[in-house]
Amino acid sequence: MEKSRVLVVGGTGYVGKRLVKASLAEGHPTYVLQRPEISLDIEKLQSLLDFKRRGAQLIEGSFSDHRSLVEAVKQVDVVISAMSGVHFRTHNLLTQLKLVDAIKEAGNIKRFLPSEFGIDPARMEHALEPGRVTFDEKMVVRKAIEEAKIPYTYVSANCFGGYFIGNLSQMETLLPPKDKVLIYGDGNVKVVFMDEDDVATYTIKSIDDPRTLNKTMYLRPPENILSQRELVEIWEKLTGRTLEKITISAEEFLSQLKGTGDLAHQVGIGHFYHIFYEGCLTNFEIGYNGEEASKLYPEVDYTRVHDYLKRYL
Ligand code: NDP
Ligand code: GO6
Repeated sequence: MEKSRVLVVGGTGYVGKRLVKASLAEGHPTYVLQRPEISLDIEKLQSLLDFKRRGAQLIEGSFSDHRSLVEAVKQVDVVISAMSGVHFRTHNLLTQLKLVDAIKEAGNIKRFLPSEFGIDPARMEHALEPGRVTFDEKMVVRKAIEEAKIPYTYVSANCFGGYFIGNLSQMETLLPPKDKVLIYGDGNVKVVFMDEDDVATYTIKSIDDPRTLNKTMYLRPPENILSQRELVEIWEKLTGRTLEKITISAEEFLSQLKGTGDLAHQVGIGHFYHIFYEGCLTNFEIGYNGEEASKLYPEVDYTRVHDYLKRYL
């Protein structure tokens, strides 16, 4: 079977970069959208040149030029979007509606993976403001995809290690705490932690798999389903040092929402609340419209939290 041609949109971003690399590694002819808007962003341009050197093809196109998107999409079989979430009040996720329009018009796409890669937005109707905008926007995109009858896969990737493992799930830092660690509630709610490169590997595996067609693929590798206390314990064993645990109740945690603070922080508080108090990543069984990635692809030797944490020693 010929390998599907893959277009990554948002390819220079945090998730996007890894998707490009994983697609190349799996031997897919890989295309990356090159937007003129990146202008003098030298890091983005260097990333794009790096992809080209590794064998990817760059396709010029802009979200403000519908034809360019249609032409880009016509060159491939699969489109993966890794557009950013809510940042600085610009709602980039809805920009994907333009991509949906282009895919619909082109009519050749065998699979579209919109930018999801987190909590399953379909289960977040009750989510708190302002964080809920992420889920609401992802649902608007899903609706457009389904109405256009575009074949899709939604990837629910749970917690990225860079934001949730290395810092022992502490907010506003990406580094492990040295003395004290804030424990959310009883600290026993189960969470799923993922290596970002594994998120990309599983995602690329799913793109031409009939088992994931028009389904949500949840990433729940069993050994990485841990509570915050278990996460902290792994770090304590690695360092040979015990951290002071400070418990924060749900009420106290949510009271931070009243204060001022930037939007990203307020969004983060809501997300952390749903993950660590409510248990939104693990408080349900995967139903008929879902599949679990490590069961589908047992050959992937995913990174365990213990090994991920070693990077921070
Ligand atoms: P980034 O902030 O890294 O941005 C990704 C890309 O979005 C950029 O590289 C850029 O593409 C594109 N983009 C941004 N603004 C615009 C715009 N105005 N017009 C067109 N393109 C734009 O995103 P992330 O990788 O952090 O997020 C991707 C997805 O992953 C989101 O859905 C997010 O919710 C989710 N996520 C999940 C996490 C988890 O723990 N589960 C953690 C972080 C994110 P270009 O390359 O063309 O410049
Ligand atoms: C990651 C973050 C880390 C926010 C998801 C504030 C969407 C998801 C697990 O952008 O708001 O400190 O599911 O102070 O569906 C951000 C968001 C994490 C990173 C959450 C995310 C996770 C988005 C912070 C902080 C480390």
